[in-house]
Amino acid sequence: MKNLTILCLFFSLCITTKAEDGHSLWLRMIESKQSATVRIDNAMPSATLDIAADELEKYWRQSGNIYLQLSDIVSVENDGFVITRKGDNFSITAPTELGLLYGAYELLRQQSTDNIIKKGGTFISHPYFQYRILNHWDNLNGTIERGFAGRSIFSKDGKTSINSKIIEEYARANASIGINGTVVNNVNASPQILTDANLFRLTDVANILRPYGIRLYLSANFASPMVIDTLKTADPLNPDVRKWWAEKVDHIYKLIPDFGGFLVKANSEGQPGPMDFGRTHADGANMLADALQPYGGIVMWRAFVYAADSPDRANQAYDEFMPLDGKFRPNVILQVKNGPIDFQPREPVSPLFYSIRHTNIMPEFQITQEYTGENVHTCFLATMWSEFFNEVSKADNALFRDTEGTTAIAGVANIGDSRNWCGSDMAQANWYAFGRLAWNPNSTDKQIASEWLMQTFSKAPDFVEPMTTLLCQTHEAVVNYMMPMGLHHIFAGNHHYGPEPWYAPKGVRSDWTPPYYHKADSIGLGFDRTTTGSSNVLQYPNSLSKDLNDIHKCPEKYLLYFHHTPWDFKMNNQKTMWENLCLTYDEGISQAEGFVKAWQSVEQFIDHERYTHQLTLFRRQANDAWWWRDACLLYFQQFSKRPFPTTCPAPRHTLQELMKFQLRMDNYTSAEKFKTP
Ligand code: BDP
Repeated sequence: MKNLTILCLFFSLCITTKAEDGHSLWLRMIESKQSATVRIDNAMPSATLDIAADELEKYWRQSGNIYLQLSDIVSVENDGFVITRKGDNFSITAPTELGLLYGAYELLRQQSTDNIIKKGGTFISHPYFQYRILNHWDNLNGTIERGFAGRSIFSKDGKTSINSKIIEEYARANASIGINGTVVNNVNASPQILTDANLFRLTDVANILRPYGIRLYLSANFASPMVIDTLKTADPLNPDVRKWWAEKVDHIYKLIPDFGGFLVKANSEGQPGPMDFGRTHADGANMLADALQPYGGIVMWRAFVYAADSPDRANQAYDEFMPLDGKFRPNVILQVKNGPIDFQPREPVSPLFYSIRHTNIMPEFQITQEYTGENVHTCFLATMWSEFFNEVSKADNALFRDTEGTTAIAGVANIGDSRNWCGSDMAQANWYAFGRLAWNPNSTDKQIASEWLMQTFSKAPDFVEPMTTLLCQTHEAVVNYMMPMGLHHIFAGNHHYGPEPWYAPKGVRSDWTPPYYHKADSIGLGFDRTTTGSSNVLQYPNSLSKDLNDIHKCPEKYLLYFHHTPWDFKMNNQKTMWENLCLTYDEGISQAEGFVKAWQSVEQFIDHERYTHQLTLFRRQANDAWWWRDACLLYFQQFSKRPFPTTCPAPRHTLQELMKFQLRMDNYTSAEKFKTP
């Protein structure tokens, strides 16, 4: 008897403390004891349907049968599906095999979130965006630009073979959230990606992705014909150059028949482009589009362009691309970052989304947290992306207008070869959220957070409710302690983790230094983008620009983005701008400190490994919040010459100390020691 008790205790301990390394992502499904009966009607055998059936057979734990039916149902577009339930039986109907696979994952998600459709019910779903694409900034040598989760899963040294098991797990995870494309190399593209050695290797990758409905795309370097071949020019109007690309594309399609197309960063941050040859972005994009068109491929042409030392970087993409609207081929999509500057914690929407009328346009989000705390800070980006969709839908715009055009969305991936894929468990939520919002941009951050938490950690309401609240606060908290009220780009000079509002060494181009953006002086703080300043407001539709131009009407979250605001300017809450700035930084700190406490209160629901790892990260996030607040407020105080409001706690550091030591993600221990006693 005693032995039995010990044995039981041992087993129960094993269950509660089962090691969790985060590798299963949101797919921690429990296998069914007896496999479900799945019948496939109306379809030829296919690898995609096999996956759908296998998943259901393995993980569907309810009684009854599931029928998968291929059928041309009018109510469903793209790769959508309909699930119906009669008694205990379910049928998934879709016009495409991929639709059936998506339907299978939906049913399993409903099971994992205790939300299975009721008897007699019908569930119809189809993706909003046709192309839902991850952009990997992976280099051929295996490093990842702005990656915080280890090394590339696609490239090692450009030669070694890939890990097929990992690629398949990656494909499955993506298919489960509806992602249907992946660009596997960095936008700062090595021309070598188009050599046979790499194309052959990537053919193996594409073969693994295909049954999961994921097409492979490549970032192309515009100068490729000159670098990997002997052409003297890459001029897009030169017949030899056009022929070179046409032949290259033809060759790629022989290897990868469902190749998706090219992503191009041209004439941006030193990358080659058509303007090097006196041609326009449209000439360059169209040349590639013509090569891809016979095979159904697309070109995603990035609008992230800005020249050195221009008076306002925010104006440039619009100035360069608006005159070209309507000049692009139908299989070109302009890929535009959500904000006009660069993936900042908060920016207004890029005006191109309101103004481009005759060209396909797609948003680019950054899932990897380059500017929101890397793999240390929890910043649930669904909140920010929903804010983008809400703002865009306020005015007549290209994304939510009924057009004949193509709809697409891209997210810069946060995936690497670290065991938990994303470098932290919480960062997985952003990969998940990107997929779910690309499928349905009307989903709320709350819905996405709670379903992700249920699948990734625990379904206990006492866990899900407080953690949903926590996740949905994280973005605002990060904005508050890093760059509130419209501040932007005040990051450290050579990385984007910690603050350096003072960074402005001689010889560095001014638009790569924070003072260019915050413009602190004795009068006030913020960039004047009104009609008395850079006139950036005029790039917005009239309905928006009038308010943005008026300091009393501009939304306060964008105040310092659009206005050089006097320190004593009265905010809506009657505080001065300076007081409000101080209080907002402090609010960010209290929020971050609150995350530590909230996490501690749900310890019982989480495995020890993920609990302790995340606790360390939340503690560090709270400490970093102090660092940000002290650095920014003490630095700005030199200009405001005003005291902190009396309710503000004393700084933990002095400005001199903060300026001597750079807060980076990899030097926490020394940063910890570096505190004013
Ligand atoms: C910036 C990144 C840089 C990228 C660039 C881009 O710092 O590494 O190459 O964006 O999007 O945010 O091209």
